Amino acid sequence: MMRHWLICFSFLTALALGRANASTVSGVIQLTANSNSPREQRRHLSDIVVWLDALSPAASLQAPAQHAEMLQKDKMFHPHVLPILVGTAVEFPNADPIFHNAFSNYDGQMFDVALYPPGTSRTVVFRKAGIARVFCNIHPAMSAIILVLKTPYFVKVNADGRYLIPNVPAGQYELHYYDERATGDNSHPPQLTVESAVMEVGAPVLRISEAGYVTLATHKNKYGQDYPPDALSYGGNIGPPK
Ligand SMILES: [Cu+2]
Repeated sequence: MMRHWLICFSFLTALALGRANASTVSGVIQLTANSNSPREQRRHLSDIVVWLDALSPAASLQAPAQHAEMLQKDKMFHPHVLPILVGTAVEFPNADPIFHNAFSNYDGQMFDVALYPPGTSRTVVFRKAGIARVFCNIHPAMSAIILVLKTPYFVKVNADGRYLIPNVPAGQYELHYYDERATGDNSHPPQLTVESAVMEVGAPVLRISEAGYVTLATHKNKYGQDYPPDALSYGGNIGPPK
């Protein structure tokens, strides 16, 4: 009887975890050397992304085209960090009663959706892997990060530091992370092996130091100029400078 239940449980777990021939990689992130409050730590943890880069070609899967969304509301981008697979179309809906102008002229992919009104949206397809820092040409305090990855095996970490990467096929992988505030050495990612028919694989604990992190200095607008002095408090529909 006990064995019967175990088999049933395993089968249901396999269904819950996705494809029967794929595994779930589970792990935990620990932030070290930071002096944040518990609430700030939870927020920082949930902005961290982990992903698996396949070392063996057999483990690579052709993932279908994906869509993602970066909402503009209350003069903020939501989410602050958005991981996507390369080739993904990202929508930028404007849910504020004011104009916005998302753009990126940082490293990674450059784009400029131009000024657009409340209640409308623009779409950008991200075809280049890398980090796109996103700003608004009207509101200097708005910032976000789009992390464009070559692998579909990525997740954002939970506020408690734990994560699950589902549907990972058997193979050899490198475990990577992105933390905007990380200051430690990230150049030697740990490796892990996913065996076929193993339902859950535990990844090594990732300890990330945020010691010495300083907030990004002020940035220029999309014309490479300083924002006007009143831009911080500005909430109206301003056009591009003449
Ligand atoms: Cu804006």
